[in-house]
Amino acid sequence: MTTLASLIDALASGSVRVVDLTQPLSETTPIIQLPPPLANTPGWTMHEISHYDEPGPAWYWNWFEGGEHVGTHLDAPIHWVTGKDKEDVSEIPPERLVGPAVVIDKVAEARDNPDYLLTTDDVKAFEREHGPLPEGGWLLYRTGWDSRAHDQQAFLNADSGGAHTPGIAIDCARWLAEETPLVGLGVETVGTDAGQAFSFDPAFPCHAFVLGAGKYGLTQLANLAELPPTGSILIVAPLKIVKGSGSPARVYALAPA
Ligand code: 23J
Ligand code: MN
Repeated sequence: MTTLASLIDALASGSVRVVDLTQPLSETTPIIQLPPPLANTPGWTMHEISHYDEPGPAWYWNWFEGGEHVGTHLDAPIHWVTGKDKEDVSEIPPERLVGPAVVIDKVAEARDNPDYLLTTDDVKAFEREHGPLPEGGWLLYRTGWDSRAHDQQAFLNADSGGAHTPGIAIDCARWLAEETPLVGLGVETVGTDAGQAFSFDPAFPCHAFVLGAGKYGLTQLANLAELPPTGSILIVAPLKIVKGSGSPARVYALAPA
């Protein structure tokens, strides 16, 4: 039996499940709020073309507008100045968008401290327990933030000092980018960087190092709780926007039942 024939059987029998890691995309999807003088992205807006009515008697369709970085989305290397000569979203080889996923769970830490920063030691401890980070793989950082995704205010958790959402420590971002075999990093929050990362040095270190290394970011993931720490396969499907810096994406995992 071929590998794909086995997979077809496993999907049919339910021993491999398809887990949807995508948040719904709507006009209430939360969007990042950068402090002035930085510009912000517009959110998602739908416009009806026809709805089984005079403009289209037998059909319903819409057009939409919105930023590339809205909802569950992929950051391409060209999004950041450190990756300015690297791939736009249309140029990413599809092989890089399908690969092994590992899930590191810091829900308890993020509950105690919304500014929690994942450390290199955290990831090295994960590797001691679960084995090395996989070649061509994705590190998915679970914080429990997905439960807030229906509410912009709870999701951004901002006060006068800006957003308070968990992220990655500066050294850890550099290490993940430059010294591990990963191709990407996925998070549940509005961006791959912490809410306070505008004030870090460098600012937005996760974007700077990960995209600068030609790797990818993935944000606003859902349902990471359904995945084991290792052993699932991530499938990321951004729109092939020519010159795009990123794109809303449908993201799935194939996971053991
Ligand atoms: C631009 C500037 C800072 C950030 C971001 C975009 C994102 O989070 C993003 O969606 O790439 S932090
Ligand atoms: Mn982005």
